[in-house]
Amino acid sequence: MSTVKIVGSDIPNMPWQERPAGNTEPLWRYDANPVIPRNLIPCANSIFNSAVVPFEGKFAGVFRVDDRARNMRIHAGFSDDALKWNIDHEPIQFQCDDPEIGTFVYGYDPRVAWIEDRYYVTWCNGYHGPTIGVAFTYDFKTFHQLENAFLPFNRNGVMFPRKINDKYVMLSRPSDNGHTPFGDIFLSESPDMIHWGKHRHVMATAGGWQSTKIGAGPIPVETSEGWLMIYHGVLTSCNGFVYSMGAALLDLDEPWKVLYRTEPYLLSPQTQYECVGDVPNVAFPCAALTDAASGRIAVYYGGADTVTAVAFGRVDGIIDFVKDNSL
Ligand code: BMA
Repeated sequence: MSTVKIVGSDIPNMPWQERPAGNTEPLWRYDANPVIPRNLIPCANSIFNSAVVPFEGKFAGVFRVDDRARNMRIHAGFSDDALKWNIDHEPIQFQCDDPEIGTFVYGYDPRVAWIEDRYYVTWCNGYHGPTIGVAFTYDFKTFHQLENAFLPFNRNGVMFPRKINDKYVMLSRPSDNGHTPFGDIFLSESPDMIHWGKHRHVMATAGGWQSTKIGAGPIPVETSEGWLMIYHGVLTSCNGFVYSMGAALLDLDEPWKVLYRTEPYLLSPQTQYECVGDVPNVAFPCAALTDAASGRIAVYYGGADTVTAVAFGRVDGIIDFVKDNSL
């Protein structure tokens, strides 16, 4: 029996499917993927790169919806089982006292973290180029927008689910204004969710699937072995970017210190819904549901910038894989 434990809540009703017979992968795909089709709501061209969390005994989420004018928007949604979703037909209207910050330009790739007493949403927010928008909500109906965390250009802002050394902590990936051909993961801390500093380098690109750029995915999962950070890595092929996912273990108290990280990917685009769509060959993780009691993990990821899919794993299996296949 593995002694690896998730430090967190039990979510006994989270989605789950056992590993198929003969499968030896660290993550296995839900057999009814994709769970969210591209046209679930009338305005949608595509619904992908989205974040889900437990909410009032059921589930809620914030979803990337590119509309049929190809505007990038984020919408709230609710679900009884985290598989069948009711996504609001209208985008989130953020409440913000300062129009300089609150004037919405575009938003994409949301993450959601439960911290202390509320849900914090981060997303790639248009403000003279992409940067990290921050808001909080109690109910997924009213969202209060705070200051952008960083100067442009930045993407993949991902909060840790609790304060570390009495500070809020966020991962991010400084970038450029386009389809960034570089990018490492950094960490910043804040006393108040407004001012972010003490920036630390966490991880650089490496070979193969993670050679062009990397970016944090779901909210890191606290475990007895360290923070489990699932991240995306990009390879530049003759046919463009290929987005796969891998994982690293970060030190619990000094999370900019990488203990292990995978040399091979955990999951790469191989199915039709990952390889064919508006942007082919993309598996882009943005959320994970975890059940501490059983060690089950469900990773939510965008497929081909078009649909939303789920893959399952067990914390001990994933962490063994990270340690046994570390760079
Ligand atoms: C990144 C982001 C993601 C997207 C990916 C692949 O730069 O825009 O939203 O999934 O490219 O197109």
